[in-house]
Amino acid sequence: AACEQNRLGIIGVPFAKGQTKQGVELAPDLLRQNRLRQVLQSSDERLLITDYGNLQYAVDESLLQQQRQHYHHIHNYADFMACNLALIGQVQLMLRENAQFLAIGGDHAIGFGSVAGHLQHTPNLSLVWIDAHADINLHSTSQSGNIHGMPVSFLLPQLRATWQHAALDKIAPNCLPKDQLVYIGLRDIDPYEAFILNKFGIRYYAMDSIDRVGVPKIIEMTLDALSPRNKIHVSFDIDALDSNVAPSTGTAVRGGLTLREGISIVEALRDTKRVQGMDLVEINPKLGSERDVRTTVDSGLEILKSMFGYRRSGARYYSNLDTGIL
Ligand code: 5AB
Ligand code: MN
Ligand code: MN
Ligand code: MN
Repeated sequence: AACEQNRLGIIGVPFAKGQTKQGVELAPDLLRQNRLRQVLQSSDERLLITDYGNLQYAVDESLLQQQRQHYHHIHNYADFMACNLALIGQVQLMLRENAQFLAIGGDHAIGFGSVAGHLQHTPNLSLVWIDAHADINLHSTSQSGNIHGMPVSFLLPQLRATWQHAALDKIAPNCLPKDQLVYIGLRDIDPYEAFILNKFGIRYYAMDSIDRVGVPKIIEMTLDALSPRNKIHVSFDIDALDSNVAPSTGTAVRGGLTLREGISIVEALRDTKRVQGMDLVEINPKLGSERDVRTTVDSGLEILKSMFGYRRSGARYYSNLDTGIL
């Protein structure tokens, strides 16, 4: 049979204004320098990878005006919106040309545009948000004013009304139903975030439940919760992993997922064959030692390998395997 190819589009999103630490914008190019493409290609030879480079955006005056009038109490609203508007378009373009896409951050503020763009292409979508944090603050509840702690509030119909001046119904009309969101890995939830999660009955598997029932059960519950007909978006914040395997990140929290747990979760999601989009965010090469950066990048690449083809069991596709040896 002819070798069936699987098109993957990659976009770098070097956005760092969702938080205050410089360096997270360097991650897309750093991953490329660390052989991102070759690593993915050797994980699955059938992948046909298109790298769309790094996303560009321009901030127009109307966004600056929105920022001044309504959102001046949070940081960089206009940049956030401009970048995400561009990303919403870019994701739709990549999904017209590819079966899957990968968005490399940048900070997690890009989770809004990545998922929103995905939802415009595929309205029946489920979201798995793997993170130490819930990223569901509203502009009125955020203590930090950092928008990388707010992207999920732009996606849910119950919360987006709190962004009433953002014209979300125009730029991203399709929302994510709250029962199609599952969080994994949480361990640093702000008080108002906990209130929101509980008020709306949003599913979240924090580290304590992972400790109680283990990763296989968490995966089972996650997949049971998601509609089996939906495509899946996986938004992976590197800080979901324990800081011993992902030290170079802006908001590290100890007591996180081991690399094996992270790989295990990603493999299981991948095995559904329904993952259509992924984000990898929050790697910051300016934080920690050279060795810390190396460790963090390696962990990120392992996660990506597992999502896009590599199997620890060896059960992979090889085009030129000479079975004549035996
Ligand atoms: B990340 C915090 N909840 O809102 C806030 O890294 C942290 O994308 C947000 O998950 C962390 O500032 C955002 C305290
Ligand atoms: Mn995050
Ligand atoms: Mn986080
Ligand atoms: Mn972070």
